[in-house]
Amino acid sequence: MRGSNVDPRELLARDRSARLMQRAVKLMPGGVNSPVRAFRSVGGDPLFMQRGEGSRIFDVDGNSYIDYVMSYGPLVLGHAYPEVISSIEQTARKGTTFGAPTELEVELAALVCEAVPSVEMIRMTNSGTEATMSAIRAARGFTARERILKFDGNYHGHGDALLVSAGSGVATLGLPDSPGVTKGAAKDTAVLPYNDLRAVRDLFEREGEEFAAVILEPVGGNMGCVPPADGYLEGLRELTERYGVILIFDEVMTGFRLARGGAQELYGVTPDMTCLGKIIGGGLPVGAYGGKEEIMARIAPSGPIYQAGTLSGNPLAMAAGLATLKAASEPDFYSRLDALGERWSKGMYEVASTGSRPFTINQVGSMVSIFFADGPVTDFESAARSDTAAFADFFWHMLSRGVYLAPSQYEAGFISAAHSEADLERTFEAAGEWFAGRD
Ligand code: KE4
Repeated sequence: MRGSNVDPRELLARDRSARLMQRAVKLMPGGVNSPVRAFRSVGGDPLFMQRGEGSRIFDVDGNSYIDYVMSYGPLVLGHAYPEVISSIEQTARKGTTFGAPTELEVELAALVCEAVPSVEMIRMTNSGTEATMSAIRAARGFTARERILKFDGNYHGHGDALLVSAGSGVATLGLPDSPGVTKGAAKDTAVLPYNDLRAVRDLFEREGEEFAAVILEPVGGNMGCVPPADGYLEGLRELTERYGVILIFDEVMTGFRLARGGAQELYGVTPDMTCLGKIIGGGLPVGAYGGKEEIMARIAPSGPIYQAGTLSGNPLAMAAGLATLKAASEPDFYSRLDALGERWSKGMYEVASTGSRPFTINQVGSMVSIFFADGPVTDFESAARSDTAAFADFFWHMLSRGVYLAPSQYEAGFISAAHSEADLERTFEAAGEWFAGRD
């Protein structure tokens, strides 16, 4: 732990955040609209944010931070990117929603299908959760099979069939991961360890023809950043082909982050369906699922598989997404983003090595994580060996030094195109203080 006994929480002026939290907890569960924001896994109360600008975020007490949360992924350009803001403003002046098709959703659909060739046809939704639950329904409807396979440590939103944790090893029957998820909703979901291809092969040799789909994060981002093992994605592709199972890449987080064509471009493995979100909405509510035309053509109204949404394809989200993806299409955008991620990984490794604490750093492009665990971290079980108390101490130290990390060991960090070399140096300096055990 750090040398001084000053609690970093005391170093931050947080009166307005504290007063807002007192009101918020009476009005919203845990005072938040999404659990991770409540700081429960690092202790203490959350900071209420007021504005963002580039790589920085500013709280209601006037503190400013280098932001590695970036709203958990959407802000690949950084906060308040001028062209994104102006596209929202100009679009909003013409109205916010029509309940009718618009040119903007045609333009964004065309851009995504061009960037991600496996997506021959796409349907917009309002969240990643809607995208994944709809993709699962499409796969089940198309194959007339009911079972799906997901992986421990992968998060695909809060749809019942996907809020399922690993059951007993052999049975691989899923268990509800939350009260309110029924055994019926969970029973058709099998759960296996991430990065364990043999486990999938064994399951499919026994029961492969029963499965409609395999869904996974091609790079894990919800157990911290965990890359696929060499050959893992290729192996899943081969096994799903062999047993007629739909392979769904949940690229809600990795889409348009790890490459213009997402993780499937980076690793050269083509899924049957892809889920997207976050970046394609430029910070406004969005999700999308798509894939082979023969599957998507079964979606209502062209086919019988029902899915709908009042604000799906909303003009503001489409405009913000178009502006974002256009800015991200600049030459060498992704090579610059990747270089920042590699620099972060190298610099953090150097400062962490000055301390005596075990750590592991995982980084894929601009997705980064430092685990307070002996490495390697390759799945949820190894991630869960992390010293989360040390992470919490590190989190608060960094916050008091003006660096805002995700308030959980099991969230990935996100670097945007707005992050500068100076931001990274400041981050390393603050982290170095903690690893060296001094304030
Ligand atoms: P949303 O429903 O939150 O838009 O997307 C769900 C989802 C689906 N798939 C992946 C790979 C995801 O990472 C997510 C959501 N990511 C979390 C971050 N761990 C959102 C943060 C939150 O829940 O507040």
